[in-house]
Amino acid sequence: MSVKTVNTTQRHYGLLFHAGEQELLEPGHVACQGCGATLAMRLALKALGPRTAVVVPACCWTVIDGPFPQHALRVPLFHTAFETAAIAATGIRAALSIRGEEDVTVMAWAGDGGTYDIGLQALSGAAERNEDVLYVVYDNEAYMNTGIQRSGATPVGAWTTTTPDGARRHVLKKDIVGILAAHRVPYVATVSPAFPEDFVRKFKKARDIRGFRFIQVLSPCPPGWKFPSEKTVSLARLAVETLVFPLVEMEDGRRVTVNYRPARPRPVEDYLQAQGRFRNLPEALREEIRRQILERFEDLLEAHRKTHGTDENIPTTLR
Ligand SMILES: Cc1ncc(C[n+]2csc(CCOP(=O)(O)OP(=O)(O)O)c2C)c(N)n1
Ligand code: SF4
Ligand SMILES: [Mg+2]
Repeated sequence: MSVKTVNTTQRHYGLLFHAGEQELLEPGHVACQGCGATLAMRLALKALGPRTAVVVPACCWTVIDGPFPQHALRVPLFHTAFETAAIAATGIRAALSIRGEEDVTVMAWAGDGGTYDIGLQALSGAAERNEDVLYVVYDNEAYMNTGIQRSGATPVGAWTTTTPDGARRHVLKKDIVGILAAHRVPYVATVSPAFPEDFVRKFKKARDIRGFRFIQVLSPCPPGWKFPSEKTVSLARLAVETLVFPLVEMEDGRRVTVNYRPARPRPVEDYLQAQGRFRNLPEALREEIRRQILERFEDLLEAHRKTHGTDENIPTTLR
């Protein structure tokens, strides 16, 4: 397979680090403008390299890759049924092992609906058996491909077509990284496309670990979250700076590392106001969201202290 070489440092103004030379996502994909899940795939493949096989269940990425025979990735992509990403990846890994191709990273790449909800059983089974695959959830917090329905990942207060005013969620979305860490798998992490160095570092680390690895990518979706498509990266950054989406690693289900603690977190209100899906929230619900987010971050700090003996080693800057 020939691989196109692009000098990322030179071509991508503002990107001050070298993400990797190989461009494994072609420009001919059919995602919406500003799709966070597409930027995420681009960075993930830069980190993983050409010896990667991707497994995609029903989701936006089924479409983004292009209608057959078109295909936007320069690595193989296997389309599978909605609930089967983890088990299909497991089967492909087994088949590659029979052929002696141990160096290929098999990556399941699924949406939040396919992960938090319909694919959870297969995911839990693969994690429990410690299958040698990397499972990535690109989390856009709803069933976007079928028109913005609420999933187990939809946050408190968010509008979707199935959670109109008066029917919005009041409790925190499922703690998917906590659920996976409870399986005691070797590696669980969260990443944001607004922090590309951290993103690429974690994908490379996951690539080089054997056993089950799980990464959650927060993937802003302009039509689903209702924000202008040029704001994807700044919104992804805001999610981290407001503590809405903490960047963490959990190893063997016990060792927790918080990768970034903003010196001065931005108000959660800035994140809510930037998106139409949080319009018209009553003040009491806004207050509840603020409380839940701070509480969750405090729990993570506690776990970090338990692992490292201190929280003073958490970086206050990150790229
Ligand atoms: C068993 C089954 N039920 C429903 C569908 C229809 N369907 C296709 S994609 C999709 C939404 C997927 O949501 P998510 O996993 O969050 O990915 P996103 O579309 O947000 O990228 C649904 C409901 C299907 N393909 N198969
Ligand atoms: S609907 Fe959202 S996740 Fe799907 S392609 Fe468009 S921007 Fe990406
Ligand atoms: Mg989704």
